[in-house]
Amino acid sequence: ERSPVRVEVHVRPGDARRALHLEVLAGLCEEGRPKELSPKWLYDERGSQLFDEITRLPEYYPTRREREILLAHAGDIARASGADTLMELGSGSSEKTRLLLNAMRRAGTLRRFVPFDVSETFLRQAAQTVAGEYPGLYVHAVVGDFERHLGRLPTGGRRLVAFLGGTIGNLKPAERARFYAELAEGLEPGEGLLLGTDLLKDRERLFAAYNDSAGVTAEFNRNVLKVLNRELGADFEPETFEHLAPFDEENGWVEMRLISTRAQTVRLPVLERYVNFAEGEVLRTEVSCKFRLEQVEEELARAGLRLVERWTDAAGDFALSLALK
Ligand code: AVJ
Repeated sequence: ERSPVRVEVHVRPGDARRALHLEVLAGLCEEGRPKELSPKWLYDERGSQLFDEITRLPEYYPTRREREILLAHAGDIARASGADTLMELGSGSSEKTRLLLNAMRRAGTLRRFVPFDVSETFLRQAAQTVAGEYPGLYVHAVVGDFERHLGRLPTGGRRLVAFLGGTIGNLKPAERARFYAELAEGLEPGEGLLLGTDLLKDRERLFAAYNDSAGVTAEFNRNVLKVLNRELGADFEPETFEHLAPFDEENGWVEMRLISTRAQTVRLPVLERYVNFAEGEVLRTEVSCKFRLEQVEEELARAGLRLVERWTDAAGDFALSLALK
């Protein structure tokens, strides 16, 4: 029999547009301030497609490494967590999700799956697909933003929150601390977090992973300007911006930049504003933090999440940490 699917929505369609307007006003329109946009605007339909392509690039190792860890240790994760509920932040129908669900099913504990994502269309589809593949699984999808709606995660059972892919690296240290604290606050003792983190490694490999030779990451980065053109009626010419993603040693993160190749003024009719770029001026579109293992453990501990076990791939490129409250 087909599994029941429930969808709970905390984000209305207009919310994203309003958030984008506010962010562009603060991040682009304030003269004399370094320009910045949050990475979430990179993922429209085209952007998600491009990211998918990135995960298959020879230089982009994180996705493959995390999959390697899950292939080897999903059973250990199911056992060590003892969870009956898998809550996945972002994604929700990926191969990685299935590896975890299968392991929980084999362990005999699997009861409920809670995919959590900002995109309602994507989430509904993912929820239906998973429900069709796991008879008897209760699927409760939640449409929300993990920086705002963590408090709305459904309760009950013994829950494991999976935050994979290294997406935690998109949060800066203070944002990360807030995220961990909010998540921990909502958990009961014995419940926890499965966290995927990319690890520090030599800068040549980091550079190659974010500045690939096929130019897919550059295309992914410039696509955000097309998003602004569509959503704000802006007239960005994406070809006049260069992609560069250097590793910032001091902050321990790779940052994606769009660099204006000339002095130019861009119109933002929907906001009734103009944005000026000097030649060489930088717009930062993403930070992607790279971690030391002890750092991950310390940050989790500070939020009251105790590291139970962690696994790395054979090359030591990526880690999965299991921490319980
Ligand atoms: C999906 C956030 C984990 O930071 O590596 C890939 C996004 N940016 N290439 C990452 C990304 C440029 C990716 N995350």
